[in-house]
Amino acid sequence: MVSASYARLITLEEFIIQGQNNFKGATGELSQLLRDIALAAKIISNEVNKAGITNILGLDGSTNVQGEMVKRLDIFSNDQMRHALSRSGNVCMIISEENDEPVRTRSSQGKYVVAMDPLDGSSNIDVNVSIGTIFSVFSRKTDRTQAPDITDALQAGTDQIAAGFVLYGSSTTLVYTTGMGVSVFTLDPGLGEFFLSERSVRIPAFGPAYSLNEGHINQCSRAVQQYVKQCRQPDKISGRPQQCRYIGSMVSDVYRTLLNGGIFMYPETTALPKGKLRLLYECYPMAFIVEQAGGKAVDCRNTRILDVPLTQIHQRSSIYLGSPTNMDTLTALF
Ligand code: P6P
Repeated sequence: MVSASYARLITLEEFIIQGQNNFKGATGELSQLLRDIALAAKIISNEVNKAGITNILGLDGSTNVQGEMVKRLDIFSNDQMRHALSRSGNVCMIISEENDEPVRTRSSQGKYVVAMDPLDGSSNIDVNVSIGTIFSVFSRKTDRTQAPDITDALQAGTDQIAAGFVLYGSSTTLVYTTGMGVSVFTLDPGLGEFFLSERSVRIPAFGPAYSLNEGHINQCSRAVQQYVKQCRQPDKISGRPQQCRYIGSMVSDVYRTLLNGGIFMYPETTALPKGKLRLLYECYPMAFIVEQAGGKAVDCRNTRILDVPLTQIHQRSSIYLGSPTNMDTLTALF
């Protein structure tokens, strides 16, 4: 007998079915893809939450395409996501931060292409800071009778049909959109079930926090330096300056910005003139989600992130995203 409190909750499965029923012509393939991602999220969450007591911590000595030392949880997460995405036969190609080239699955006729950062923020693993999985879903461009190719990988941000992230924090949270608003689910680890915790998330029009790595501030543009200087000034009404909040894990910084409002920035710097974050599997999905919640996301040219052309799968981009009021104040300085 499910207790009364659970009886009122909506599971991810129920929500997916509702979404599918509301979408004429839905074949259930995207629904199955979302289920597969949720399964991988549960498996990764279980491993992340016990990483402190297993031998999975530490370096395995390999490096990824970014040239960063890779921690074993990164590899584990990449494997779990690839296994999960290959289960349904709906995914023909996977692009991952952990793989130099796009990976064709065994399902060459699959309808979808998934781009992902399987474990973003992994440099925070050993200090128990929240980390996450970020994913983006596209429909393939090539005909299903032929093998997928690079044109299926190099698509526009506006071509995304779904995007989301999983935050492995004090609770495991799944946030995703299929273009019909942003929904948030929280995992009950005891039941192994994601329950709907918020539907149709709306980012506040304004938020009192700015988020960037201020250690880089002297390498940032004059506009960013001026914006941060303005944030530090006492507000005319509240008499207080804005808060600086920076966790150094994109999924955490974006999730806080989504719920509380404010602005997250990873600007271009003299050391990283194209920015640090990856356009395809970090900036595109986060921009899709923030826009679906009523926010804005642009690059250093004030170009909408979703309109920034993708020419290489691991292409970097600057990114500024958040509440409309905060974003308008910043972009007026560009
Ligand atoms: P920095 C984590 O390594 C990451 O890829 C993002 O999750 C995060 O926003 C950014 O890099 C942090 O970079 O240079 O501030 O350590």
